[in-house]
Amino acid sequence: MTKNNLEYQVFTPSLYSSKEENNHNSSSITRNESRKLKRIQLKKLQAYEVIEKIENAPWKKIFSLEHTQYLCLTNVCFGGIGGVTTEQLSNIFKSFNGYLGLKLTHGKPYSFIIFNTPYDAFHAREALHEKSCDALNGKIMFIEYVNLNYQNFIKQIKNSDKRDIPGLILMEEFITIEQEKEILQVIYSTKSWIPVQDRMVVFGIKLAEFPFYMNSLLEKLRNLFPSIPKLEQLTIQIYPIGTGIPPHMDSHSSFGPSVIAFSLESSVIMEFKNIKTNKVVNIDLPRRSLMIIKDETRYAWSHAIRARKSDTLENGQIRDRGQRISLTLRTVNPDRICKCSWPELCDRNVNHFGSNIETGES
Ligand SMILES: O=C(O)CCC(=O)C(=O)O
Repeated sequence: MTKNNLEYQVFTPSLYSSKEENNHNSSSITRNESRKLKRIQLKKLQAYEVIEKIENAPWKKIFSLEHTQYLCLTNVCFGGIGGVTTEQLSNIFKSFNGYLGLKLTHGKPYSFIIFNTPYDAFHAREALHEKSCDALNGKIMFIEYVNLNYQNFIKQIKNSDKRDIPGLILMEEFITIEQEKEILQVIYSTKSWIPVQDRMVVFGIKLAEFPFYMNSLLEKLRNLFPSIPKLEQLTIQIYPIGTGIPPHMDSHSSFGPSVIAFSLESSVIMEFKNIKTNKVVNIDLPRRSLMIIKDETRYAWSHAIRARKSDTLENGQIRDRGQRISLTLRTVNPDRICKCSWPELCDRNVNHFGSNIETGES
């Protein structure tokens, strides 16, 4: 075969090429198009080989031919020169039906895009995979379905990057900019604030129905985490700049197994502490993120927001705080029975009055 013949061949090294590309055949494309396709395929293979190395698993096991609701995006880096912002990326994906959010990995050359259904994910992939994207200055995105059997990715999608706190789930960009705007408008027009220490709180009461502005968030939450028991209580808190919440563990016996917190208006570092080992882990709660506290994090770790005007991030950068609003949701435990595996840390046998257990730390 001559060099020229080779160049005319469409380079299709994988089953994972886009439908459009597979429809091309060597007679219907020009030499330039053929070269371009070849370059794209090579770039894609290189990107997947990097993932293989990091994961120590063949990419055909990591990705799936079957449509799943989770997409893995490669060839796009965050931050730095030439990197993209989460805002840019969520703007691209939110134009597709069923977009639920992004899950970024820190320092790894891939991230995840979560959709409501495999069908929704299919539409986004069809439109974007192997295509040059104007909103990313012409960058080509490679997008594959995450194999549901590939637990390392599934865990990363469903759990926080900080897997040393078992049971902590953090999803960035869970709330859209529009949703945040709508919720903040309603919250700021609320009159029933009560000062608690330096914060302003609309207290959690058991609600027959959540306020209308929570509907879309709750629907997303149910779709992604169907095992979370029905939530019944909402607490809204305003944290003016410089304020925080002391270390505490939500009462085991008063509330259900999952505590949900949405962050609005400003990001903040939350400090988690293992009550038995005193290990401390700082977790950045980005604006518009969802946090779920369950399992060990729920029953054996305290959490706190230190009262200060700025936070130091993992990369050493100092980030000024803005006023933050949190929406915390819980299930109320009417019989006050807790069967957790941490009886020594549990208030089930203690005559308690408050809803949260202050841990007495400073
Ligand atoms: O502000 C938050 O995100 C969490 C609030 C909290 O810890 C609580 O209400 O118990």
